[in-house]
Amino acid sequence: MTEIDWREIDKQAKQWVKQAGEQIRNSFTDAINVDYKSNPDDLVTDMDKQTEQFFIKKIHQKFPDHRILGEEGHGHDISTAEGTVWIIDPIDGTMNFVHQQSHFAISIGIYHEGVGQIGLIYDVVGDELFHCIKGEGAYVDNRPLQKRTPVLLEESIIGLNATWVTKNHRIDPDILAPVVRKARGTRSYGSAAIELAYIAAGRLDAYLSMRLAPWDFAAGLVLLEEVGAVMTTVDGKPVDLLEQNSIFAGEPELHRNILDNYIQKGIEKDLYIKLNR
Ligand code: 2AM
Ligand code: CA
Repeated sequence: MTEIDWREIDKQAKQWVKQAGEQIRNSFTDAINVDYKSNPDDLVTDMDKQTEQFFIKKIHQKFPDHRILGEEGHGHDISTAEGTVWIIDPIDGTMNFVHQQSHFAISIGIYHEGVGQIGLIYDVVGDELFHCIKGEGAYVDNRPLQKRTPVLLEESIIGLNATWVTKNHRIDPDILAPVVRKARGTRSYGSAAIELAYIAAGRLDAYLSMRLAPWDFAAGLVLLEEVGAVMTTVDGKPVDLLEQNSIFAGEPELHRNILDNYIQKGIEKDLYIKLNR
């Protein structure tokens, strides 16, 4: 079998991401056509669909044997990670796109036989591209990102949606409330991809969500591996690339500390936690 030229694929993917980003920015002058998916908070716009179609067309033309899993419907029947698979969220943070016209990202993870090879997260309005090729380190706009070093909870900033520390049906608020109290600060950006990219860049130290889909975390997972950060489910198990997962990512020592001393202790005290995985 011939070697796959990941540099060439990376070059193409970056070019398409920048092009798609420009199209999205140009769309701001048009009225946004919003639909609801599973519920009134689950938004989708014409731009989500158009951007996914843009990538599908480009990838099919240039790399006809690659497979694509996209949030807006492409490849949802994919059940194995065989071959080369592009996992795409055309707009991660659609609510931000609709309400704020900022703080949303194009997220693309490219995997081969289930192993992450390329991670791209493009903050479209901030015009910041977080990128990596497996084994070559992670970058923001070609500037290298540092490997993560240990962080104390007391000195950490944690990405977290307020939902998970109020009454909800997935996690007892008493599990994470002490973590929130002890951390130096919390932030909620509303785009999982951006929050994961920020861990890679050292701007956040951990991020937790009780429910994410593959396109929300696929690119982030590749970036995090390049800086020595980790991603598991909220109970510390490996994530399943093709399924919905709870996601807990972070600098490894902080991640271990929160997992052992807060999440596991909470579970032992019979506080409720309902995990997709
Ligand atoms: P989206 O904007 O692409 O839908 C918001 O906290 C983050 O969670 C965003 O990255 C958002 O991605 C994601 N998200 C929102 N609703 C979701 C759902 N029902 N399942 C999985 N991920 C979701
Ligand atoms: Ca999306």
